[in-house]
Amino acid sequence: MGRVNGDAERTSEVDYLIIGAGVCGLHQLHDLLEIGADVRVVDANSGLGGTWYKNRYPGCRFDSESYTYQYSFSEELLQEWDWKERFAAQPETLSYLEHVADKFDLRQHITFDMRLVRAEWSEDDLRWTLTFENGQVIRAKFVLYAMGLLSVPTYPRIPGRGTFRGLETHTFDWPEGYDVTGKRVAVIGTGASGVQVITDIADKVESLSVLQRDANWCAPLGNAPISKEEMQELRERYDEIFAWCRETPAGFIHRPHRTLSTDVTREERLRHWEELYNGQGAGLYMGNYRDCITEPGPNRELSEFVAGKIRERVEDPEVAELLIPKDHGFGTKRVAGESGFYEVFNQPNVELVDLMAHPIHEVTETGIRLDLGSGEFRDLELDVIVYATGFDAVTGPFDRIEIIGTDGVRLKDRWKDGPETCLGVQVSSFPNMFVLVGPQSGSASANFPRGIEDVVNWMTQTALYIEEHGIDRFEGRREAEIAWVEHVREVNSKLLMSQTRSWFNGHNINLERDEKPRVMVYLGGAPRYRRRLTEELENGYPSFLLSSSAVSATLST
Ligand code: NA7
Repeated sequence: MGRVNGDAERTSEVDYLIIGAGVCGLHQLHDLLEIGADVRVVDANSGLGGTWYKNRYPGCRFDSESYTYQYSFSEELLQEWDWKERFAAQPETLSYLEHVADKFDLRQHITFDMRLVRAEWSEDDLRWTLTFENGQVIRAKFVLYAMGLLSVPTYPRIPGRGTFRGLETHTFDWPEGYDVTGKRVAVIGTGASGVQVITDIADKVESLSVLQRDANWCAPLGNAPISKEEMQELRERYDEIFAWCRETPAGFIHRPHRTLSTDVTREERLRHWEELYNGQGAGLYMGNYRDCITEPGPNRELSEFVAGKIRERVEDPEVAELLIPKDHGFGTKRVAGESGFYEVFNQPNVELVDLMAHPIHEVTETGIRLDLGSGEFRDLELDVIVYATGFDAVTGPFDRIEIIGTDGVRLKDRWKDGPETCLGVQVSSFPNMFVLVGPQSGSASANFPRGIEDVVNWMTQTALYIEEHGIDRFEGRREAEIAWVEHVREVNSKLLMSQTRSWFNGHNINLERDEKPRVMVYLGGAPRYRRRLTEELENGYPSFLLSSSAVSATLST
């Protein structure tokens, strides 16, 4: 960038502008620099790392194996980085990303504190004009969105929120270094973030009230330090590990069994589940018999097995029952990896509050007032309220920006009833706008760096094509978009996951609890998604309309 436009001092120009300096944006920046593109990254935060920059709540860590959640593009990087734990905590991941940025000299291409508020396409000069909260304006030929799937936190709409005199924070907005030792704390929400923060702080706080709406399934994470010898052994196997992960549906080290649960005896199933439960990571969820997440019968049996484990681990039978999900089966929503979560409820300073029975009436100056029914209330006196209430997922980051395409069409309006994308990478009527992380993309449902590398590789190849052919207009075809949405809907419908209420189906702040699910993520698996993107490269982009005014011809019609 750096070329200052004569008519406005605060306006600059660039060919490729990436929005977001997280795991995806950094990878894309690295690869576009490698091909010599004129590229710049902007980020609303004051530092790089995206999710790993923002989520600083106690206990925040991967629940994918650390060594699978790293870039594979540089052998040197792979050889020099040591992971300390099987499932790295947030500070370690952030320092990894900072190391990557330093090693490849990426920082000079990133501008921080740049919150995008408006992006408008101009058909006259085939450019996007992007306006930032701080008044800066950037004009770009191509805009690449890498804003993360979970970067807009949702605070519940509870009367009185904001009036509390103590600390009221979302897990995503946790104040750097804030210590809860000796405090009276309430955590609202028991998804993956809630489970981590609850487990981490339970033995430090004076009292902990866990406010749960629906219970969520959890399985042991099996975290442990990685020894020097183990690290060396992993390093020697990286090629094999990445090749394996690339062929698993979700890009994890865990791969579903070819066998159906009904092909083996009950004794064998139980023995296998016991092994998975005592193993590492998401094995029980992703490395199980394949019918466990597609067929209600096998799913029920697996759920009963995990429910048995909860009953064994939680001393109070009533509390155990509350912690066993009743509205969905195991693995039909994102399963949280836990490290002693259930034992927390055996501590005398911890209580589980069932919000279904006693909803929050209001937040008060001194805590939370629960509605006990029949005009009765109970006041929780608190120092800290933690909202572990999730995110306006996948489309939330786009909804916050006024994105205007051809003929004044607004992205917000186009996606009003749910997102529609062309292969998860573009939207018709929004030329030259690429979505690297967003709805209906393989990047959204696979172990993150594994999922995004498919999109980043495709984007880099596409940028090379654009440069070689002088393409100045690149737009997803409407008919390809309709076909893709239909395909995603059909593929997703084969999984029980498509029927549960979770952020995977758009059940976030925008949807009332009984509204129809949206087609947010692509659950067809990373290998299938990669093949589909490769087909486009090999066949000259049949799903897109490409044109070059330089040669005055439509290259692909
Ligand atoms: P999740 O998985 O969306 O979990 C949010 C939790 O907050 C969940 O337990 C919700 O209960 C609860 N919630 C949401 N709104 C409310 C209100 N209004 N009242 C009470 N409880 C509420 O978000 P996480 O941050 O835990 O995890 C997101 C992803 O981060 C995760 O999938 C990993 O990929 C990492 P509900 O189940 O909806 O009844």
